[in-house]
Amino acid sequence: MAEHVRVLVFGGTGVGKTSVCNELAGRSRPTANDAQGVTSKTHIYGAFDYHGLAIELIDTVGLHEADSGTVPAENAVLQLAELLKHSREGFNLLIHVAKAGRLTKQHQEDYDFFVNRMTERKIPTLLVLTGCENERPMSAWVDRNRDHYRQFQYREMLGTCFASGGSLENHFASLREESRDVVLKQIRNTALPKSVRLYGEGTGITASEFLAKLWNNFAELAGLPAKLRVKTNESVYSFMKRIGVPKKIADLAIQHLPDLIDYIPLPGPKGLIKRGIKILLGKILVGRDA
Ligand SMILES: Nc1nc2c(ncn2[C@@H]2O[C@H](COP(=O)(O)OP(=O)(O)OP(=O)(O)O)[C@@H](O)[C@H]2O)c(=O)[nH]1
Ligand SMILES: [Mg+2]
Repeated sequence: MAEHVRVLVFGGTGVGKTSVCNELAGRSRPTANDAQGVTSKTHIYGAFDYHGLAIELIDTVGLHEADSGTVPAENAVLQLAELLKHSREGFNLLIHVAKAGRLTKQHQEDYDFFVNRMTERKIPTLLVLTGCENERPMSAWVDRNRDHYRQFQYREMLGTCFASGGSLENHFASLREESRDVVLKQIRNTALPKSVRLYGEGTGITASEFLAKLWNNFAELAGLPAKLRVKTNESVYSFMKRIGVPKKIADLAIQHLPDLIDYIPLPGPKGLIKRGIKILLGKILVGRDA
């Protein structure tokens, strides 16, 4: 059995991803309505223990948030670079968070991006449906609507409530506790014993190739024009400059991901300087917060 699992949490904007992560990990990072900075909000929740299993959660930014920014391409490139950085060690499980309700196009696109394209169905996926506080039991919604989700390969669909605050807080607190239990049990049951790595040593795909693939998939889903796709043999760095990402932002994206340093066209003795910078940046940037 696995001792340590990494779980990638994804889903639309405001569906409760951070609420789920907070409750599972017993932390209290800000939920909806907090201001968004230039950098992505992807966040790693340092491992917490569940009956001897160390669980690490990676809370992502909604795919669709990328196109709502003032400078879409820049934000999207940065967010994908950030996602890539957090994918370095691979994942044992994916959690798709959605609100119980009408099945949206966005839901299908998120699934397609993360499950089919980014991880190529190599990693099991759980669907956590929030907003089931008025169901008795909370799983009733899932029981009634299971058929609509046939097209997806979810290992399990879970009806939950992760709401907090307001005059119903006492009521919510007990539903959250119940939901936490249900989700953690399923994480233990379905997470792969060994994490699946998506790029880097042993996978046959470099960080740069992986970012190019992610970007092209994203561009396709977002309906971006063909000129915004990475071309064969084009480095990620020159691609970013070609599509008009300012140098400052391109450098920032590269810094997010020391693996991509090789693609900065540096003068000087071949390799040496690049390697030096890569090691330095690696030391500075690979740290994580709890
Ligand atoms: N009614 C209800 N509200 C919920 C539930 N789970 C979360 N919420 C509320 O939904 C709002 C958004 O929750 P977040 O956790 O910030 O959602 P998110 O997916 O992280 O949002 P972004 O990071 O902005 O994409 C908050 O006000 C939560 O309290 C739930 O099960 N039921
Ligand atoms: Mg969030």
